[in-house]
Amino acid sequence: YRLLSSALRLASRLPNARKVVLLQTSGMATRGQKQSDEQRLTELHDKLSQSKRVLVLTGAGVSAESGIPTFRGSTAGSWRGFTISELACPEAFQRSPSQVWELYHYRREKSLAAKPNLAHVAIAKFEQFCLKRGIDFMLATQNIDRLHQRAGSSRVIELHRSLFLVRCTACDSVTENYDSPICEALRGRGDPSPQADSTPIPEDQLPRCAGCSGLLRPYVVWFGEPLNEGELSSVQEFANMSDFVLVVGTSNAVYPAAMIAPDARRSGAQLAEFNLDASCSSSNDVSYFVAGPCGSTLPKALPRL
Ligand code: BJW
Ligand code: ZN
Repeated sequence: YRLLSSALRLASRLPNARKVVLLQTSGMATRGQKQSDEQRLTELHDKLSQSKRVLVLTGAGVSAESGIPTFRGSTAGSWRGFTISELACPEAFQRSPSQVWELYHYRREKSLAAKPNLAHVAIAKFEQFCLKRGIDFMLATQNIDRLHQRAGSSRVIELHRSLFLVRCTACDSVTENYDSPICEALRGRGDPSPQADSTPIPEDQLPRCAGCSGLLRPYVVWFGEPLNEGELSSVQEFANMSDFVLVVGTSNAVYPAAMIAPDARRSGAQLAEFNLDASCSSSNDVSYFVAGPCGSTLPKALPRL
């Protein structure tokens, strides 16, 4: 009920929100409301089928139904009393490589054990649909869990790179690494509870470079670090030429990714947003806001073959 009323408040606040779809999850919707929601989803579905170019931008919420905690909002996770964002920075790694490696080891194992959910699958099927229909498609994700690829998506830009890339802090070489565990000393470590054993692992037992034995770090984009400039510009250019940008499961709080949808809107793209929380919006000019878990909403909205 709280979700529904905050969604209604949002709908009345947004001057330009023409097609706010409040997909009901509470069971309290009237029949008329449900019908008009379904009509709007059908309308969005039809418009997407007729588009020439579509960008899908995803965030942590798309993996929430696979059991991967988000960073912010009601589904946010914590690790030993820290928010994940507090440890996702170069300063934390300098302070304690052992602690940061424990966190990333925990998240690597969790992602490897997770399965893509219906939202990942709907996006992968939509890509197939676009390919067949000659619609230009791109998926840009802020997620580092590779669940999109495992669901079958192939045109994926990983804005914040991946849990399965490592970079040597001495020789800078970057390698893909799916080892489980990534090193013997991390076996059985990484428990997220604040009472867990947090005795530091000696640095020479943490993941090391096969070439020069230097200390490896997770090759994700931490706060204060630049995203790959070429990839970011190609997403921005694609977005600005798109008919539609679908913003899925992101709080749109982290830059530069947070600029992609509002910039595209200013360049003429329509925005359709899918978020569990109706008070969370990337722009006050979304054409469609679909509230609810994206594992339920996306399969209804996205065309498939
Ligand atoms: C559901 C759901 C369901 C739940 N269905 N929905 C301009 C202004 C202000 C600040 C800055 C600025 N430019 C740069 C900054 C600083 C900083 C920044 O943005 N700070 C903000 C906090 C204000 N940005 C940076 O530092 C970036 N670097 C940079 O700009 O460099 C410049 C530079 C240039 C040249 C030289 C040097 C530097 C880098 C940002 C990197 C972000 N990294 C992280 C960690 C990655 C690694 C890791 O995971 O460990 O990326 S932080 C974290 O946030 C992670 C995420 O990708 C990112 C975004 O989060 P996301 O995906 O939106 O998740 P949530 O949790 O926030 O939201 C989930 C949503 O899902 C919620 O809304 C839920 O409601 C919803 N949901 N279940 C549908 N079932
Ligand atoms: Zn090295």
